[in-house]
Amino acid sequence: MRKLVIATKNEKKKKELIKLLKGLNIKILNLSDLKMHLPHVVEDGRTFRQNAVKKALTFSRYIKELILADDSGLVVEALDGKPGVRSSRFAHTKAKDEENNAKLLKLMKDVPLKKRGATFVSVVAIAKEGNLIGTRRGECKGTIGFEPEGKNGFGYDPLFIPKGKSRTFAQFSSSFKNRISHRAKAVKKAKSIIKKCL
Ligand code: ITT
Repeated sequence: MRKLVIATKNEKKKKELIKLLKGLNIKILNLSDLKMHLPHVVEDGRTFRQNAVKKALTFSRYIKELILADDSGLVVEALDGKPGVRSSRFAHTKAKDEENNAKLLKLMKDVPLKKRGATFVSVVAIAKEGNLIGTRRGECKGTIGFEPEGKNGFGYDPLFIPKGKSRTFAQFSSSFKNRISHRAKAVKKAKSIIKKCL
């Protein structure tokens, strides 16, 4: 059976990707399954695509299987697109999710509901043996709440209220998030690339 390696060090992102990739006739591995010494990838791209491609290509030079990397984040209108590609490092380099959320809420404390629009973005890149096979992008629109709500998911989920809903992603089940999320949309499109490689 062909194999696909999910190239993320974020355990919660990894779990989502495993669920989203179900249905492909392929064995899914994570970086931690490989027990290899792998490089740290500096995410210095200006776009999600640049970072996703950099992660996928870097790992594909060390691992012979098909590689899938995701670069994602939250784009907040009132903050001119921040935290964007710096979403995981918004408060500081090794920030915990709670610290990033606290910084976001502080910056938005005077922003009224009407102006709290935000978009989650995910770009998935697929690579093999140093060659980029393709990238796919998914977006999910919503608003930023006034305080953290809910315990599910990760990152900014306790603050993100998907469009048309009144609860945050962290208050919904993972199966709901996995139907409408930015990552779900990107992975759904990426599946056709993966199938062509099998
Ligand atoms: P890898 O690079 O190893 O995959 P990472 O967590 O550093 O792990 P990113 O550079 O793509 O991944 O940063 C993604 C950050 O964006 C993540 O840490 C969250 O802060 C935020 N984010 C992305 N998708 C999210 C989601 O579905 N729910 C909540 N926050 C999300």
